[in-house]
Amino acid sequence: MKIDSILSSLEAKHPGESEFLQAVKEVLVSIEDVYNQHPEFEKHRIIERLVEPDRIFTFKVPWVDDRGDIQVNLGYRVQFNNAIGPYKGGLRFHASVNLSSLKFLGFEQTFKNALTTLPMGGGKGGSDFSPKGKSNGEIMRFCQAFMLELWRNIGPDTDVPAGDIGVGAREIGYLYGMYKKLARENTGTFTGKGLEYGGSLVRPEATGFGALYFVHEMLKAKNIGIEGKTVAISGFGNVAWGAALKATELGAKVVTISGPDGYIYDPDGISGEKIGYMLELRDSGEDIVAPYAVKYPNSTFHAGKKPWVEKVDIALPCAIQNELNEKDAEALIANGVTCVAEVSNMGCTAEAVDLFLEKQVLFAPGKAVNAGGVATSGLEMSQNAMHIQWGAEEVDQRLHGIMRNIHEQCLKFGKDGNYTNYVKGANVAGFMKVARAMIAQGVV
Ligand code: 2IT
Repeated sequence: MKIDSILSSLEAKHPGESEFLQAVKEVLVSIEDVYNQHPEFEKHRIIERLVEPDRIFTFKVPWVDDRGDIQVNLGYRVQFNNAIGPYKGGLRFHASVNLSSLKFLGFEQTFKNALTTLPMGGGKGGSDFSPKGKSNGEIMRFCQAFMLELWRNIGPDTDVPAGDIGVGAREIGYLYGMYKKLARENTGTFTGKGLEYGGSLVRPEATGFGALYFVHEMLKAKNIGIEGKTVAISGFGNVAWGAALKATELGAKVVTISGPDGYIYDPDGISGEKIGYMLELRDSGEDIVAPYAVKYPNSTFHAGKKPWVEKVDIALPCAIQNELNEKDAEALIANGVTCVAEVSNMGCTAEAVDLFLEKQVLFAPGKAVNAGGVATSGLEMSQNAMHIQWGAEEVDQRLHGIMRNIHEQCLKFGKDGNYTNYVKGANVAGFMKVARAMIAQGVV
């Protein structure tokens, strides 16, 4: 495989899509050996076919704000690859959303979903609409306008969206409500739905829980206990919340959370009602964590800074792509970090990842660590298709089993002497499944 020429032709076709190219490069470097050992992959032009999404929908989303002014946002759905199942992946509503970020997310999602063992292809969508500072009414009208365009292109066996940054239970409710009105069917089609109308127990916690199950496996494989370990978490949304809950339950001590305004350091540990308070902060809609230090005066707020300067055993980026850079990685390593796991998608820059691998830090990529979210979405799809609802224990057990299995797949394909390269492990395992499914189904 000629990685450089594939990347340069991709760059020529899609100039400026830096995040997408970053995600593709990481996968190509990881799978190069395996790819070269299997001439059938080259013969079937698997890479060339994998790096282009099946199709992309781009649409205008006009809506009316509370002052009566007309606003115009952009909406997208990237249907990346459906070799192993219907397109599946979240919608992101965030000012930073553009085609590059959604293509990188859809590309990653394809491999992540393959790792879950459930029949789901990869997709992603969203809008540059930011829910920050918007009223409920504005959010509802935006979601309805978004769905007026998207509804024809999705369905329970076609493409099943879910939440991501800026899209939580409230937004899914509004989106699904409008979808149902237009499609005149009630078959699921979204995951992350409310429990009253087809949602799954444990889905809100699943990304964070799954991440901690995975981290626990990483530590166990090295005979390291998790009890008493200090944990730095970034972000304070749904994913950070689930991670803090499970980390605390496993006996670790979460000492940081963060927002766009800076980070909180709490030496007493962010546990119990403080984790619940994260949800209050989130619901305020202001997108800031500073009020935490006012409510819990033993903690400190560090304006404009990221938590990676703190000395911790475990670092869990839970916010957004490229939130942990090479300098941050250096600081964590200098402070003796034991384990770094991306809970956000592509949370670390390529340089940071390279440094962790070079220094043989226990490091795992988002597509393995955070797969519990979409895996539980897959379980929600199963429950909807069967018209039943499983209990929390049943869902949690399945989630736990899936995360253990992903960890095993990473060990199988990523072991390199005494070190496990989880980046390689996850990419090779995910790629092999998608590639074989594509070959079996011919040139489509
Ligand atoms: O990045 C992700 O895996 C998600 N935002 C969840 C996707 C899903 O379909 O549950």
